[in-house]
Amino acid sequence: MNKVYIALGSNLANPQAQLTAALQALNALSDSRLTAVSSFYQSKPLGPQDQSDYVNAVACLETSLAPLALLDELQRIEHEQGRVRLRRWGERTLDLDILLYADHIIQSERLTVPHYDMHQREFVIIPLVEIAPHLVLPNGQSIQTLAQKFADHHMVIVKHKNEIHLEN
Ligand code: A4P
Ligand code: MG
Repeated sequence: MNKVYIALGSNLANPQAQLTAALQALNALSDSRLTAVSSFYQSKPLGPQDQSDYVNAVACLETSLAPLALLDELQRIEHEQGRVRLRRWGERTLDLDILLYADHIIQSERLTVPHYDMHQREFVIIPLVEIAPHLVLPNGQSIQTLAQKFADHHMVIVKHKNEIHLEN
């Protein structure tokens, strides 16, 4: 089994419900189980400002799916939840990004892992440190060091992780 961290984001069509549905779908994947889910954080949009606030979270999935097989599943879940790609950094019902896949470094046409911009995004790093406080990235950087940069973030928790219950 490989430990994989997945970022979830939504700013359309009831974002909290989108994240909850996506977590159910992740939990139902074959050869996989969700082992941790962060709180849901409301954040200001990165990119165009004429769009609604986002709700973001990070989940840990233990899976034996290979990276591209997992990406296929994530894209299927995005499509099933009505994902349409309108513009770069623009609004979406659901975005599922692979942040880390064990300690693999992947640079292929379809997949860049670790995620190319995760270090810069408070809505990724803060939920990640919540569920994986001892994590070290493949480049040797600790998540604690990365999180210090966002110590004064202004995101609001809209759902605490203790309130997130998944059906089997
Ligand atoms: N791809 C490559 N690497 C990966 C990976 N590690 N995980 C490829 C997932 N996919 C990966 O994806 C485009 C292609 O990236 C895929 O076909 C896959 O082969 P996409 O989901 O259509 O594109 P994207 O993720 O929407 O890219 P884009 O438009 O650059 O958006 P970002 O960078 O993900 O940003 N503000 C807040 N507060 N919270 C957010 O969550 N999200 C975005 C989207 C903008 N602003 C935001 C948020
Ligand atoms: Mg994406």
